[in-house]
Amino acid sequence: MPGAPVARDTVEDEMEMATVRHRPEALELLEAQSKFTKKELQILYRGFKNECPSGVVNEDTFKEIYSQFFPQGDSTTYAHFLFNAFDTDHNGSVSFEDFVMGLSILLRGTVQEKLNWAFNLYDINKDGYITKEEMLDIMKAIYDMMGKCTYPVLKEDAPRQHVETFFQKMDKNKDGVVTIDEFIESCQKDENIMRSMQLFENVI
Ligand SMILES: [Ca+2]
Ligand SMILES: [Ca+2]
Ligand SMILES: [Ca+2]
Repeated sequence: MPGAPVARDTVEDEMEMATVRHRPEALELLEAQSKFTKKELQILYRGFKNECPSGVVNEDTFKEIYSQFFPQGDSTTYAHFLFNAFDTDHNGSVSFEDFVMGLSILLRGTVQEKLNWAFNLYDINKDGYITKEEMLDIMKAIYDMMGKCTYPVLKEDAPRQHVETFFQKMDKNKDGVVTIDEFIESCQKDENIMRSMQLFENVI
């Protein structure tokens, strides 16, 4: 209702939403594709615009936001990996759509969807396989981010031990790489892995 004195903010937000990718149907499309309601999308968009007035997040902004959440550790590397997982079209920036679709999976997705997303995060070079090195890189990044204050008794080679255990369980056919099927099967079977996955959800 143009000119109506009520809910002016909402009207303005909707107009802003309409400029997402310069398509008037952007909001409806996101509402259909994600698991958020129109109202929730408006709230998310307001927060997103607030943090990133340009409408897209680049890697540096992402790292900055992360360092605020994890001031006790070094979150740079983990933020880099996460950024790449959110930037699904790999164009070097996370748009509002990228952000919403990622959040939708992480917050409201099925176990299968979350595991797919996690696999994509661990598969650093996105070739469809997780190697031991990739898993170690992610694990180290998580340990770095948590910082020494969180786990004072953490041993130096804890990430490597963690990875050895995980990898042996996951690489069922022992060919040195973990496929998406191996990943999903072992995550669903193993309570320890699932628990770690939840720990990992908390740091996203
Ligand atoms: Ca992107
Ligand atoms: Ca890979
Ligand atoms: Ca394998």
